[in-house]
Order: sequence, then structure tokens, then C-alpha cells
Amino acid sequence: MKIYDYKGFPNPARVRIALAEKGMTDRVEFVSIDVPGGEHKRPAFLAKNPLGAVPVLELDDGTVISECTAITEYIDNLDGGPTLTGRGARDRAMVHMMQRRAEVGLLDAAAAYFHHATPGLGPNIETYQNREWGESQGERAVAGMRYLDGVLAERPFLAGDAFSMADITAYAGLSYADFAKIEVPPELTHLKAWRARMAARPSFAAG
Ligand SMILES: N[C@@H](CCC(=O)N[C@@H](CS)C(=O)NCC(=O)O)C(=O)O
Repeated sequence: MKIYDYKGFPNPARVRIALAEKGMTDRVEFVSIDVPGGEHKRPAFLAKNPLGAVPVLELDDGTVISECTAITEYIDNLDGGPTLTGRGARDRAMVHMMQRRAEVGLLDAAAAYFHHATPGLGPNIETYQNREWGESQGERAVAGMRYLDGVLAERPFLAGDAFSMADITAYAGLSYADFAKIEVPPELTHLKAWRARMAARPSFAAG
């Protein structure tokens, strides 16, 4: 299978971390898409993902899967022993709920701030910008950090007692916030301690 991505960007990192957690990195051929150069907005790539974003997984039979959550589901279930997306109805629901909260409230908010309230990827790619909305998304990202800090005051991982895709999404959200220069408020000690624990996992270094 192939993964089209751009190493070092936060969403590609989500899938690279998931692959490393599963010990499957060497089963994938990575194909670099020149996102800063706008390759992801050209017809050849849009035919794979009409939303014009990386990462994208392409299976050997030609099936194309975009969205980190969908790709992670596929990877996690390949070996019949899911460890990232929950086992059983309750745990799966918790993982998806918490990953979506981290995605909307932090990762996507930080991305919207970057694309709208900063020069983003430059004028050739950022053809529409709404600075006021971007600023409001920056505030939303900080509110998302506060929410996650409160959750982590109660439990070791975002979806409960076990590491999951929700932790990967939230970690990528903090990486995007760093990239966009949105600061983590210093009083969010639970979030910071959790982040240090995540960073110590070998898979996160690989991402
Ligand atoms: N919801 C998507 C987000 C993908 C995404 O936004 N990727 C970024 C890279 S971190 C991208 O390709 N951005 C290019 C752009 O927005 O122009 C997912 O889960 O895969």
C-alpha cells in the first residue's frame, strides 16, 4: 500500500504515528506530495482526494482512502487486533467521540487559524482568507486545550484508561498549534504532562 503525504505536517503525522504504533511502517511506500508547492490542489491529486489534503492511503487494489480517522481504522483492523480505535461498542464510541472533540476543538481550529489569520501556505494556495473567522478559530483552539486539560485531570488518556486514536489526534492538534504559533496556556498542567508522556512513546518520534 502507498501513503501520499508530506512528512512533518500534523495530519500526515497522525497516520505515521498509527503505523508505528502497529509496527506496520515498513509495509507502506510513502509518496511525497509537495503541499507547500500546491501539488495537492492539482487535478492528479484531486482525483485521489477531492478535498485536496494529505494524507491519502492507496491500497494495492487501487482503493483510495482519505481522512486520518478512516485510514487509522483500516490500519488498526488489518491485523485483527485493534489497539487504537477501541474494542467493543462502548470503547469504540468513546474513542470516536473524543478524537472528534480533539479534531474539531483543537486540530481543525488551529488549522483554520493558520490558513485564515496568518499568511498560511502563501497567496497561491490561500485564495480565500477570512481573518476574523481565523482569529475566532485561534480562540477556539485555546478553549479546546482547556477542555482537554480538564479531561486529562480525570484520566490518563483521552478516551479512558488506554492509549487510542484520540490521543494521536490531540497530540497532532498541539503540534499544529505550535506550528501556527498558538501558545498553550501555562496553567494547563495536565495537558502538558500528558503531552510529555505521549512524546516519550517511540511512535511519536517516528511521526
Ligand atoms: N481531515 C483531514 C485533514 C487533512 C489536512 O488538512 N491535511 C493538511 C496537512 S496537515 C493539508 O493537506 N493541508 C493542505 C491545505 O489545506 O491546503 C484528515 O483527517 O486527513
